[in-house]
Amino acid sequence: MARSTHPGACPLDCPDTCVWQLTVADGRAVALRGDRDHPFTRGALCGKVNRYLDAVNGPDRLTTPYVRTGPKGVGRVSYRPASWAEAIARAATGLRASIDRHGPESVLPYYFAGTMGHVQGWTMGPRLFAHLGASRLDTTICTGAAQAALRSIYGGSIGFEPESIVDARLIVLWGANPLATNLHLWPFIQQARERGAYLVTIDPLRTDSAARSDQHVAPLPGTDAALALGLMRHVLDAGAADEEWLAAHTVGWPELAARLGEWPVERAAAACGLPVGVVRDLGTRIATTRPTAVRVGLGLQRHHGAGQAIRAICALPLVTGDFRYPGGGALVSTSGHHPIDEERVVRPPDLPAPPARSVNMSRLAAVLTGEADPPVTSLVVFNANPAATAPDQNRLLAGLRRDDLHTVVLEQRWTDTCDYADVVLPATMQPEHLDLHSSYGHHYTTLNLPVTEAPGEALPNTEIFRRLAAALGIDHPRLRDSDEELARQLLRGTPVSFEELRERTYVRITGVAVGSAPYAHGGFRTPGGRARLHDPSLARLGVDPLPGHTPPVEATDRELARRFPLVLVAPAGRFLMNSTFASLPWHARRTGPPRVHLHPDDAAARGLADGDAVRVRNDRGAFLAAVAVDDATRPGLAFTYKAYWARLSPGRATVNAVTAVRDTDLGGAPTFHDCRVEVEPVPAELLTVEPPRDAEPAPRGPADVPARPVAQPVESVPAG
Ligand SMILES: Nc1nc2c(c(=O)[nH]1)N[C@H]1C(S)=C(S)[C@@H](COP(=O)(O)OP(=O)(O)OC[C@H]3O[C@@H](n4cnc5c(=O)[nH]c(N)nc54)[C@H](O)[C@@H]3O)O[C@H]1N2
Ligand SMILES: Nc1nc2c(c(=O)[nH]1)N[C@H]1C(S)=C(S)[C@@H](COP(=O)(O)OP(=O)(O)OC[C@H]3O[C@@H](n4cnc5c(=O)[nH]c(N)nc54)[C@H](O)[C@@H]3O)O[C@H]1N2
Ligand SMILES: [Mo]
Repeated sequence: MARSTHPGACPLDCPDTCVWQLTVADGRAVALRGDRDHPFTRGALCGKVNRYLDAVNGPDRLTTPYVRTGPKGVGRVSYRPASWAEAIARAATGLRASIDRHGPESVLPYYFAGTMGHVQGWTMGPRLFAHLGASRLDTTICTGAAQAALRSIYGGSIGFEPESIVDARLIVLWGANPLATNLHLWPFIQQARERGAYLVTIDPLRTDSAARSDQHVAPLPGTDAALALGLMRHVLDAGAADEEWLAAHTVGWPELAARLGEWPVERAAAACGLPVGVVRDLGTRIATTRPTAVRVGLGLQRHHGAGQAIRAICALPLVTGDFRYPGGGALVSTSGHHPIDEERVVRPPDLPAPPARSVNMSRLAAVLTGEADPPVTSLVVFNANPAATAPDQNRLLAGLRRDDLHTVVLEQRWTDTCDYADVVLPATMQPEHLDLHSSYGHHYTTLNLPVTEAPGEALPNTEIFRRLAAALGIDHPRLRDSDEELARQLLRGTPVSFEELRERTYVRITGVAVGSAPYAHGGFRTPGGRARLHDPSLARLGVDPLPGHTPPVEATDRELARRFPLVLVAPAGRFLMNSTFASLPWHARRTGPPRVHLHPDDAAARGLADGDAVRVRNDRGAFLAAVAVDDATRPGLAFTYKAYWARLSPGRATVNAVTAVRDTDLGGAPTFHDCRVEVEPVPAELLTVEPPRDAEPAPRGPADVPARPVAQPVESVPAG
């Protein structure tokens, strides 16, 4: 048996971007392990990716295109297999009809980080749609608020060097749960603790990471800005503000110091629902411990006040001067250090790209139900499963059911979103295609080469878009670039060549040395290199130029609280990756069925015991779950994990049936955790999941053999 082992990159939306070694036998991926030499991920894969080959070799991989023959939203019974020629022609005809009727902006591509790969994620698809003049997707759903806030304060998504955290004396995990979502940081944190560092986690929930910290501080959700302001005030009062460094490397410290006058620790503690002593003691610890590393998660920015919260938290290490030291400062994301510029590749100078409106992906439910003018009448979804993961699910599904909406979905397996497609196109997985990966949690860039054949007729996204361009009658060399050519274009202007990556698999690309303090002498990405504590340009967006506290919308609504007494947050679970893997038996077993966790007082007040079946509801919708009674939360706060599939859930709804379409104060991001609900008992039988209506695949359709006539060639690109 021919057996060989090949390096590659884990493609998942995770800060760790592991390098793996994949063993192939007779053309099939048979074993996977972490690459022991990789400096950040060091040979260990997480639990869910140890079983990644379940996904690659699963019997449920899509191996042929499908076209719709019945109503939307009922299951695979509404579809039959089709040839590539028929499916692509149908996809193109629908797009062309939208463009002819309502103009190119009626076409909306919807994509996110199902793969983090630059090539399969963010090049050929966006390039084709840019050329068509389709609506541009504002990709806010995950980090929109953080990115906007970081651009304001540091000039980009930059922060302390992650491997330097071993030198920190105080580590604050702020709204982050690395044991679930950034696993490979944990050994570095442990190394710091072995050297005497103290670990504090700030999270409304007692997560695994919180439980294993030296101290857990549990503020009310959505109140982090108030906490950060109170802590800065305490640092100032303690005489621990680093005036010299502030004067040299920031702007706006006098204005911020004046603002802190409004934030005595008592006020901060009251806003956060914390004892004053807890805020004061943490403030003292921060004031007296250099270096302090604040690792900021993304969970805390899924609230209305997210932009201001990130600004306030990221201001704290500026006030203490922590960026002076290796292991000091704040870090939300390393992505701003990575030099690959996708925008240049999406809009190459020799390919016309007319101006087009921008559509905020987090508002998809509203966009598909009347908010967009011209309406969106064609939707092309890839690397995402919005029917499960986007907010206001009931409204979204009503939009996806529209008869006048033409939906094309590129997928590896049949997801919730496929149930609403007109055309489903089978996509390859990581061992089967070429890709290039940056990271949002470290400084290495990785090349992934195809090493196995795709199952059946599955194709890389890039090839699907090349075929779609041809079917639309567009003949341009930039829409025929190969995957390797796209990778070369992405690397242009960076210090690393394709050849070097082919040789070495991964390269530390950012120029930031391991364990260094890259901002010790300023040099932030703002025009003058100074961090901005005060940013007058925000006033134009209606945002306070100084970090302040924007309270959550639903949590602070007293009227709403009478009807929906519980605040619900829905962070990441350990064995899924958003909704990826939710249909695989091993991952589903480890995750367990949907549960809503309640404090014992809230359970008792409703006569609920552990394991009882409940409906979790508000005015937007409801989902069904079993109750878990534990003390991981405080009274009035409930939680569940994100990212089940509706089609495999009781009642065919996920937590996003109750979440709202609402923008954060900055960056237009969603507010998944800014949500009120009530929980009520239902009969246990309701938790039984009816299998989805997925009939056996029907025989191939008549159009299997010759292609249907392809849409008329476009003579010219739509004018902008
Ligand atoms: N295993 C696994 N890993 C993942 C993912 C996954 O689904 N599963 N998802 C990936 C993705 S897409 C992302 S964006 C990252 C996200 O990873 P993280 O940044 O860790 O984000 P979350 O899990 O959303 O939230 C982290 C913590 O924030 C807390 N939190 C919620 N609201 C607040 C608040 O108001 N204040 C504070 N201080 N804390 C709050 C939550 O309780 C949660 O424990 O993880 C990635 N990694
Ligand atoms: N309630 C609640 N909802 C949330 C969140 C929350 O915290 N709470 N978190 C939000 C966050 S942070 C995020 S990032 C979003 C993520 O939401 P989505 O962007 O929908 O991510 P996934 O659910 O992982 O779906 C990715 C899909 O891409 C597919 N895929 C992977 N690689 C490829 C490929 O190469 N080609 C093609 N065609 N398909 C591929 C996978 O099979 C998978 O079905 O969810 C958001 N939803
Ligand atoms: Mo995310």
